[in-house]
Amino acid sequence: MIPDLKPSYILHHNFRLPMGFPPKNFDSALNYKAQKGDTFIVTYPKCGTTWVQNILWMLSHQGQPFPVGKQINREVPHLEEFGADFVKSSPQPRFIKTHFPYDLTPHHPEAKYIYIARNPFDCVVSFYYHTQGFIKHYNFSEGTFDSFFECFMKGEVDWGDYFAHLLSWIDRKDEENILFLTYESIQEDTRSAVIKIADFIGPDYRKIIEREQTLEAIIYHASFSQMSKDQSRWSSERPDTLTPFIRKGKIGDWKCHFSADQQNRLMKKFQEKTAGTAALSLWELSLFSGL
Ligand code: PPS
Repeated sequence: MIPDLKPSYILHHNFRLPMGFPPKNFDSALNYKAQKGDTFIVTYPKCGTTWVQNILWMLSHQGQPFPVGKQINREVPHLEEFGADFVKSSPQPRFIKTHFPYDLTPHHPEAKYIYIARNPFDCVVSFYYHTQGFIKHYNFSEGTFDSFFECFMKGEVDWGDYFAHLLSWIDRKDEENILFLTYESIQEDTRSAVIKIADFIGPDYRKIIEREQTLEAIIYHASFSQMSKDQSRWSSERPDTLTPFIRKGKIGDWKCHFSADQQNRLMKKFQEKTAGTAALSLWELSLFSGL
């Protein structure tokens, strides 16, 4: 391991992109015209995107599991990775993944937005393994957690600052066309999360899960154990990764990686950044203590 190594990115309009993400797709994503019927799944990276992409795919396919050999980031397309034309060529109604903060996300009053927040402690750990594992995207396979932690604290990672992202959405969390969930709540009660998502995206989806067998099938295929088995049968557009997308799926994994100093600094930052906002009460603060 090389202690001072930092991840490499494409710096585009002050935005860090993984190497291999065409900047022209990013630009076209900014100009995508959201429309009635679009549902965006919006996250800061590593906060549960693939999980909810999978749930949405199953809800829109009568509870069938995501098919062998397909790429989830194409079937529920990642807007800034594949660009607006790719998204426009996918069938309607569309489910679209984006990591954009609020201001960059394409908006339409009749589009819907599902925002998933994950606590920053586990997020940075997951993001570290992602960045270390995708060798061609970040050139960081020899990078340490400590080095990545510093980049995360400064917001010098792809899609920018964790807190700026979270705060850009949190004030809107009660708007009619926004469903705001946490990764931790989906894990605690996946059944309720699937029902909330189905209710939110519309009555046709609600009808699908009224069949108990279908709801059970969705919950089963959305479980961590099943998704980690299934992902090896999904096709990856990034076959060079050392780290699976479905890696550990644990709340509190940060305790295996943080020093006491890192814990104090992130806790302080969390409290400062979220003071006076609803983000402060998204998680029990005890989740961030007890090293
Ligand atoms: S990405 O690259 O931004 O799209 O990554 P994303 O999918 O948002 O986040 C990956 C993390 O989500 C975990 N995950 C799950 N946890 C619990 N249950 C299920 N079913 C599940 N599916 C994905 C995945 O394991 C990554 O977290 P870590 O902590 O690295 O395991």
